[in-house]
Parts: sequence; C-alpha cells; structure tokens
Amino acid sequence: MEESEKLNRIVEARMKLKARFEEKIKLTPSVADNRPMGKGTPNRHGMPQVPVGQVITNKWPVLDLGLEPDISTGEWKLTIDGAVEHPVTLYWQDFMNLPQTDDTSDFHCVTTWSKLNMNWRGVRLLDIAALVQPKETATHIMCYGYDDYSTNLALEEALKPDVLLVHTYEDKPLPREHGGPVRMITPQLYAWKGSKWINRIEFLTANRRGFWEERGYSNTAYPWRNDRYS
Ligand SMILES: Nc1nc2c(c(=O)[nH]1)N[C@H]1C(S)=C(S)[C@@H](COP(=O)(O)O)O[C@H]1N2
Ligand SMILES: [Mo]
Repeated sequence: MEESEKLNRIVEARMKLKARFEEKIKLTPSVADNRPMGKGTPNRHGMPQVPVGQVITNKWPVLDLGLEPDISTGEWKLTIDGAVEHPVTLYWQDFMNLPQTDDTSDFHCVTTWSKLNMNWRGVRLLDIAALVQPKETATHIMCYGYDDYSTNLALEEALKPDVLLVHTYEDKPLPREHGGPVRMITPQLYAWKGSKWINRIEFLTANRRGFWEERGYSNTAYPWRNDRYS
C-alpha cells in the first residue's frame, strides 16, 4: 500500500472514532464537565484509575502515521528554536549531558486505551526551556517528529515536571516503534501531545494547530475532562 493511502486510512479511522465520541458526549453532557485534573505522580490522585471513556491495557499499542523512522543515536538531533533567547541544536551527547529525570506516569491515548505506571528516564522539557530561555512572548510550543508529525501544546502544560523527552523505558532504550531514540511524553494530556521521533521544538507566540489538531482534535487535550476534540 502506498504511504499516502495508508495515511488516509489511519486518518479516516480516527475521524470515525471522533464522530462516535462526539455523539456520545452530546448524550451525556455531564462527562464533559470541568472536573479537577490529576496531578503529581502517578497523575491520578483521588481520581478513578482512568479518565472517563478509557480502558486499561497492559500491552503497549503502537500508533503512528504509517511510518516508523529509523534514526540512530548518531544521526539524531533536536533543534529548539522560535521565540527563545538561545536557539540550539542538540546532538545525542549534548542531550545525555543534560540533567536526567526518572519518573513513573500514566499514558492516555485518545483512541480509548490507558497504560498505567510506566517507568521513564529522560530530560524534562523544563530543563530544555532553562537552556534556551523562552522569550516573555512565548505562549505555546509546537513539537515535530522525523515522520513530519506535529502537535501543539500550551507552555504551562509543557513545563509541568512530568513532561519528559524520554530515551529509556523500563531501563531499556526506548524502542523505535515507540518513538526511539527520543520522544516526548505528556502524562497530564492525551498522548498525541507527545511527539515520537522528536526532532524539533518550536516556541510560539500564538497558538497554532498541529497534525491531529488541524483535523479536529483538541488544542488542550485534558483526559480528566474528556477533552478529546474541538
Ligand atoms: N511522531 C509521532 N508522534 C506521535 C504519533 C505519531 O503518529 N507520530 N502518534 C501519537 C499518538 S496518537 C499516540 S497515542 C502516541 C502513541 O505512542 P505509542 O505508539 O508509543 O503508543 O504517540 C503520539 N505521538
Ligand atoms: Mo493517540
């Protein structure tokens, strides 16, 4: 199958799920109410095990746009630019020399699965921000992957301490199919906000929609508010 054909099918399936959810949310407005979000680690204090509409999985499904870039640590680089004082391109060793953080957090995919208690090691986006120094006008970031994926998030969400650029999962290098060598994770938001095979973070002075957001996914994406589409 051609790449574009594959991508069309993936997008089509996601749009069908979106339509089904929108119907359901209309019928049960209470689940779309503002409710407190989880915080801390694991990100579900005082909350049910998983947000509304989610089912726990022990497996770790793979979701992508139909291609899985094969990037060695030697080839990998991460450019951080846009509304920052000190734009930089980090290579593997630069990245590994930054402060490293271990964390356990949950992973909620908008396609209704959640995986709990995942053990990660990586670099906080907060530590990257300290390096590049966002300008006062920066409000959002856009993250890009080697597969031309993109996703936007608010700076205040991106700077939460559990938002990591991870290279290690359960003490092993992050597998290629899950976005290795480096991907972002966003435990307080649906997982599409975390770009796999990440290669660029652009600081923005105004919000802009990424790949799925342009197709109707939420700009904010709070799982504890059933905030899937907008
Ligand atoms: N670069 C890139 N990042 C991506 C995606 C993608 O297709 N490309 N899919 C997103 C979606 S919808 C989810 S749920 C998670 C899936 O991560 P996983 O395949 O490791 O489970 O990655 C997110 N990040
Ligand atoms: Mo997803």
